[in-house]
Amino acid sequence: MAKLIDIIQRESCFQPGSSLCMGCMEAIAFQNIGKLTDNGKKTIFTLGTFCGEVSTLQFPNPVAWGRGEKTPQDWTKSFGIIHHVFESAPTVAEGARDMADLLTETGAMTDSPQVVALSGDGGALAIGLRSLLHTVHRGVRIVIFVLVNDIFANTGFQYSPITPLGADTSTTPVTEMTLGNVTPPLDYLGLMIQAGAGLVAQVSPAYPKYFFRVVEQALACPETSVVFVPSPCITGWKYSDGETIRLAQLGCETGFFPCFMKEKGKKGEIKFLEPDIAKRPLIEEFMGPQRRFHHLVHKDPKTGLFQVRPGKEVMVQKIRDWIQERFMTLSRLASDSL
Ligand SMILES: Cc1ncc(C[n+]2csc(CCOP(=O)(O)OP(=O)(O)O)c2C)c(N)n1
Ligand code: SF4
Repeated sequence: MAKLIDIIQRESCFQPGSSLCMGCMEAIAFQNIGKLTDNGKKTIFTLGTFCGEVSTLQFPNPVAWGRGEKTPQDWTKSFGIIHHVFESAPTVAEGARDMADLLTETGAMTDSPQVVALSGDGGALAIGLRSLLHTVHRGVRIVIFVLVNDIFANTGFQYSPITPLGADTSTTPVTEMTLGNVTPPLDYLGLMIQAGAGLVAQVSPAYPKYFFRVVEQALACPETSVVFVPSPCITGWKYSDGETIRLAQLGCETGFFPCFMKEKGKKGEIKFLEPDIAKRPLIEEFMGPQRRFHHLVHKDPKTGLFQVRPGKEVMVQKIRDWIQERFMTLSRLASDSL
């Protein structure tokens, strides 16, 4: 693995100038991915339609991907971006991989590029699930990043299959009769392992060392790697400026989205999440600052602490139970050498 200091000092192919919301975790994730892919290989990115595409590539808005005006002298510093329909990032990446392999095998290309797909969770796990499963099942040598903001953000904050229980979204609204989303989220990490991915991980730029280590492993994997990147969404989750990194850490430490990594045929690991529930931060600390959970958790004016609203204990207990069930499932998956 490259030294942390060397990775940090690399130039990223994702530059300032995007129109992502101020405080969007995706900007931080892309900056890091841009540095990690600057590893001596040309990169081909495939991007479906999601915030990470419409806010970084949409002409005539500033295009944030690039290395300035000069053509890189070195082929390995160049990169390509294919923008395609919403649900097809893995399939288009698969095509790019096959074509690059063919050109390399016939001698038409000497330095084989690496292929990286970028998608939102709606694109990957709702409408694009077929594309994702097929590519993983074929074992194509690409890395798929799924930016997890729990919603369809750029079309108006609709529910996605991994929206947490209780979250207020535009299609699971909170009313006098309803308490937000009531559908238990899809077990996307387990699903990718069952589909046969070479490496499955969930990593956050809020833990940069671990993020760098896992993404380097994913880029070196001979089969499909699927890396989920929890991405707090300031606009859709409705929290205040300056909370993005803290919420990413709390999301992991409370078990909403644990950091996890497993390579095929080896035991996996859960990171930064205490096995003992009593030692974890309360889920109220993660939910409280976000208005999408405001109907369930609020700040006690006397103590200043976040607490469950009277009458909402059953729903919040369901959320705790879901988190714990998922932790047990992940622990089982991590202890297997599947
Ligand atoms: C076939 C098709 N269906 C629907 C859309 C509209 N659409 C574009 S992006 C999007 C939601 C994207 O959600 P997600 O993948 O979670 O990314 P996010 O916006 O949250 O970053 C939808 C529904 C589309 N472009 N194409
Ligand atoms: S809506 Fe959310 S995911 Fe989209 S750019 Fe804004 S903060 Fe990022």
